Amino acid sequence: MSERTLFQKIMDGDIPGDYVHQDDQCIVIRDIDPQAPVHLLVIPRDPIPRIAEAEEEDEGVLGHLLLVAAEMAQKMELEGGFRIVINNGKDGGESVPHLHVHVLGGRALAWPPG
Ligand code: DGP
Repeated sequence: MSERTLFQKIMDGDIPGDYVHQDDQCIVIRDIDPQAPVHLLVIPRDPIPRIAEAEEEDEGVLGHLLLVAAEMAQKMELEGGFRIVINNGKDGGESVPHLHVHVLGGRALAWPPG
């Protein structure tokens, strides 16, 4: 069996997570190192390593992650706007090899990102 990812350990309850939402396909937790007043991580229960490795059969869960991200923005009252980010690979800034969608908001976000 492959080693569990950090996010898998949070889902298994071995590491604490500040949960905002969970359902049969994903969890949503607050990022431990927030880059904005609201910084959430939408994480599929299925440990897809990164978006570049997602497969056709993952289409449903990928759509679900985006819909949940938008729902969470509404729940967090980010009426002024928000940003959804998926980091992929070393140059993309990915540090945890378990797909996750960042939801950032609560301040004006600069563009382009660093
Ligand atoms: P990325 O760099 O895109 O792979 O994002 C990984 C994020 O995970 C990063 O923003 C920090 C966050 N993170 C790392 N360790 C933990 C943890 O133990 N708990 C929580 N809630 N977030 C974590």
